[in-house]
Amino acid sequence: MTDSAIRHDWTADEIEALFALPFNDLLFRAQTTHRRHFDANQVQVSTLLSIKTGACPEDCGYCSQSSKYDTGLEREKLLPLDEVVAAAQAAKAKGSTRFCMGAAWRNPTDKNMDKVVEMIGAVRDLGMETCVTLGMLTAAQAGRLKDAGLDYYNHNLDTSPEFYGNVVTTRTFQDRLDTLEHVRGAGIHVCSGGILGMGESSRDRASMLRALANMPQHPESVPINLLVQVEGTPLHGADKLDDLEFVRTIAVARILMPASYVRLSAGRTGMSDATQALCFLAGANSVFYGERLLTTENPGADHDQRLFARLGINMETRPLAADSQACCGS
Ligand code: SAM
Ligand code: DTB
Ligand code: SF4
Repeated sequence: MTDSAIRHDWTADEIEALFALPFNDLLFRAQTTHRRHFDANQVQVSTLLSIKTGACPEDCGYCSQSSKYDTGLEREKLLPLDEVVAAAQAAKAKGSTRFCMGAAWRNPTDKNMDKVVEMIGAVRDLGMETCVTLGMLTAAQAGRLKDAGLDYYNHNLDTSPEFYGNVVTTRTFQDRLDTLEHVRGAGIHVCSGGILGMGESSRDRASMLRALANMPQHPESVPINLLVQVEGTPLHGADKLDDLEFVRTIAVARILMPASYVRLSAGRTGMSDATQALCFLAGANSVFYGERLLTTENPGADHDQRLFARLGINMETRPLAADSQACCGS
C-alpha cells in the first residue's frame, strides 16, 4: 500500500498510531503524500460572507450565533442580493476564487431557498465557485441547490461521534451524516471538517477524522477550524490546544484524505505565521481569505499576501472543480 492510496477503511488504532508518530516523521509522511496529489506551493482561497446572522435556534457550544447564549452579536435579516454580489465582487478583486455564503439556520425554509438560489446564480455569473452552508437539508433541497449550479456545500461533522453530545444537544451526529448524504446524492461537492480545541481528546480528533475518511467518498474540501473562543458561549475559556497538536491533526487529515483540499480554517488570527507555515508543510492547501470569517476576524488579505510571499506560496487563480484535481506526480 503506497502513501497515496485512497482508502476508506481506516481503523481507530491506525489513525491513533499516526498521531503518535514522532513529529518529523509525521510531517515528512504528510508532505510526501501531499506532493503526490498537489502542487506543494499552491493554496486555494475562499472568502466567507454571513448572509444571515444570529438568532439561530441550535445550541452549538462554540457559536456566537446561537440564540441560547448572550454573545452581544447583533442579529441581521437575510442580506439583499446586491449586498451579496458586491461582497463577492470585492472578494474576487482580491484574488479569491470561491465565495462561501453562511446562514445561521437550523435548516432553510422554501422561501429562504428561493433567495439563496438567486444568490448562487449571481455569484456564479461573476465566474466564482460557489459554496453555501445553511444547516440541515432534505434531499429535495440539495437537488434544488444542485440545479442552481452550486459547487460546494459546507456541513461540518465538527467533532467525533463520541464527543458530539458535549458540544451540541439540539441535533445529533447522525443528522449531520444524513445531510451530507443528501448533498453527495445530489452531486454537489462536499465540504466537511471540524473544530479543534473544544476540550476533546486526541482520540476524539482521530475519531472525527476517521468518520470523514471512511465516508464512501472523501469530502473534496476538509476545513480544520481552531475554536475561536467567543465570550458568552459555553466553550469560552476552554483549554487552549497545543499548536503542534493542531499541526499534527492537519498532517493526519492530509494522510487519510490525500486528494482532498485540507483547509486551515478559523483561528488563524491567534496563530503565529510560523505555526501556519507548519500547517502548510503538514499538507494544508486552502484558507479562508479576507478580514472576516462569518462573525469573527480573520487575517486581512494584505497579511496573507505577505505571508504567502515569504513562503513562496501562490494562490490558485483558476477556480478548479475538485473532481478535476490534477495529480502532480512525485
Ligand atoms: N448553521 C450552519 C451549520 O452549523 O451547519 C452553517 C453555519 S456554521 C457557523 C458553520 C461552521 O462554522 C460550523 O459547523 C463550525 O464548524 C464553524 N464554527 C462556528 N463557530 C465557530 C467558532 N467559534 N470557532 C471555530 N469554528 C466555528
Ligand atoms: C468552516 O469550517 N469554517 C467557516 C465555514 N466553514 C463556514 C466558519 C468559521 C466561523 C468562525 C466563527 C465566526 O466567524 O462566526
Ligand atoms: Fe446555528 Fe450553525 Fe451556529 Fe450551530 S454553528 S448555532 S447551527 S449558526
